Amino acid sequence: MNTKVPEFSALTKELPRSLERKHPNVVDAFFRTYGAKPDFIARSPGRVNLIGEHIDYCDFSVLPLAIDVDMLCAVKVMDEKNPSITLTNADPKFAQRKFDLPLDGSYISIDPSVSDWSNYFKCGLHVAHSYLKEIAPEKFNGTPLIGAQVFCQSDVPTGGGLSSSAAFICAVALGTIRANMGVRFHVSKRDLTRITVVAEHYLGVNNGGMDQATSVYGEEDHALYVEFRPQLKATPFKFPQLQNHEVTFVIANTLVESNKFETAPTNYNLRVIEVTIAASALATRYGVALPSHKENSNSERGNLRDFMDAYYARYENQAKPWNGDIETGIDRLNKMLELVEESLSDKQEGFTMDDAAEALNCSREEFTRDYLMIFPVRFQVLKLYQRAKHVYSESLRVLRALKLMTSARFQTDEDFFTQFGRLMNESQASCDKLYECSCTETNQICSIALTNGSYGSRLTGAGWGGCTVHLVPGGANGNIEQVRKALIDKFYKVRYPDITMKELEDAIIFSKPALGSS
Ligand code: NG1
Ligand code: MG
Repeated sequence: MNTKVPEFSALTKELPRSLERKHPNVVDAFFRTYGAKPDFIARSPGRVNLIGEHIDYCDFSVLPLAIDVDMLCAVKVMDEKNPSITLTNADPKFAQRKFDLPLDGSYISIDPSVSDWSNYFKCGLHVAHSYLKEIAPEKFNGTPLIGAQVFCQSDVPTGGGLSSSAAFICAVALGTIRANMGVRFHVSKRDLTRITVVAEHYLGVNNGGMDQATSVYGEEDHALYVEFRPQLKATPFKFPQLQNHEVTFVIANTLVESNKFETAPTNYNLRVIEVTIAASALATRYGVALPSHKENSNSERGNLRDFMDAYYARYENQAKPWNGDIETGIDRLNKMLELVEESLSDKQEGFTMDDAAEALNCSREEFTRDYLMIFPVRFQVLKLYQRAKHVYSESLRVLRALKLMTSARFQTDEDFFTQFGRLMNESQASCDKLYECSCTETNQICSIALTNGSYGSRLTGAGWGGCTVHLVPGGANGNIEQVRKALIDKFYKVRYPDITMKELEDAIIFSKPALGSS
């Protein structure tokens, strides 16, 4: 790809498209709430992931884009005595909150056992605070953060797989840095991503870095290729130019809310643990050692990418770790799929705790201590074969998709749509059957879209409900209207007979790639 990588650039100061429209509104609402004007607005967008689901926490690359639904935080900085934060949300379902900032400069406490919207604010505040202590210890050790009145307004659906939480946290972290360092200071995109990636860990969600990277690095009219190794890198690229159609992605919300915070022990966190255990089982079987990640990774234990590198170092003439090159990646991932078949496929019904301890060559006690105490999880069996197969095959699909996206020419438009669509459909099948993170409504929406003009349909984000994404030819000869109508008539009006026009409008999102945090 020959596009520029905005690695160390400062955050933009131009007004993004979405702010032109929404900004007067937020300023008015702020004024009505606090009787004054805000000093600034910190904004960060949601994202849709085109392909590459549940692989970011294994350090495999993904293909998302930022969209123009976003979180806006209008902020007025308060005077320095009695520092406190007042938080108001445009959505009345989230009640006003007020809390004091510790006078001795210590961190705000976060209670992950209560589910409250202000917890996300506190996570963003906390990671920004620790960044401030890192860059200006003399100013921030022993002194409280500055107080503020904040008005939050978001049109990212919550629990919808479009990263409402990352949009919120990134906006808050950016706003906190701005409030405490002033307008002249610029935080790099890389730093803002680095600090926000770990923020939700304080709420017990063991997430990877895709959402924050996309929310921060988004670029108008570009999708992103996000890599996590050897270090975080988000390369923007444009969709291919076709002859008679535009490449368009339609987002449709199942309206099944997936509260990650509540379901993590049996869903999200359990998957993270299963693939970590799968990596250890493979390492034990092939006699290689995995590195541990003390810093901030999702788990200290080595992941499936570590296993791939360790295997190549040991068996293929001490081959170097994979550097991201597409062809090498395709080869190595195919090899990994063979190893998964060879070593894990005879326990497709799943591994009990004893089976897993045996596969790792450790005692039940060691197993519990090393894998089950990091984040709370609940399970009957661990489906190591299915989960590992999903991760390696999905990572392979991302590389194939990237190749298509960056190819110069297609014989016909149809060629692009069928090939890219097939990858998305295979991804959906793998999420559904192997990773078990789809649901009935998601499968229904996908099949309706596919029979009405979509070429590829899949869940996006964590799944278990939330949003779906569809590859639909756009432009004058396109299928967008047809897909939209079919989803309304055959899904929304059937599944939710009382749905209002407004709810329907919000459920189907057409968005161009949007600008990241600003
Ligand atoms: P959602 O639930 O859509 O924000 C989550 C994770 C991502 C990634 C995807 C699955 C968080 C904040 N984000 O996305 O890191 O693992 O699921 O690909 O938990
Ligand atoms: Mg989230």
